[in-house]
Amino acid sequence: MRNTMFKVRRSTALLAALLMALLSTQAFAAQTMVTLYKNLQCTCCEGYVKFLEKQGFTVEVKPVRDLHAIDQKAGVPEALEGCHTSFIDGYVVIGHVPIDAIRKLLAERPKMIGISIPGMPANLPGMPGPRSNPVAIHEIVADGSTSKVFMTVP
Ligand SMILES: [Cu+2]
Repeated sequence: MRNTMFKVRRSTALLAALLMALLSTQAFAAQTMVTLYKNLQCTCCEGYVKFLEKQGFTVEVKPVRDLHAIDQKAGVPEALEGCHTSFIDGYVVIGHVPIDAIRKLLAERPKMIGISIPGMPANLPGMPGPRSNPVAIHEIVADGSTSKVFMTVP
């Protein structure tokens, strides 16, 4: 009888721990508001919005006529501009950036403007299709250089 009680308690504790882990992941994203600027006609941008929402972010979508102006104001070099620009917790995230990179960015909080995948390669969140080459996630830095790589997506 005692043994059973112990087992029950143990599984309850395990369940509680799992629930806590789940809640904290959800809380991480739920507290994070994203403002996403996109080109008026961009449809793959909608796919990326759905992806961010699925990750638990609250996304405000702003279709604009001049995305270039938004990027310029944020200090993004032209070579790193994309089809949509997200503002996430003080950082600029351009293109179809996977969640691992966003989490790394928000956890490490490096001194830079943000990260970007220009040119819309396939097989990324919101961009279906096959891809054979790895994709570099570029750092957007204040000095305007475009050569630094934040992460590589295999
Ligand atoms: Cu796109």
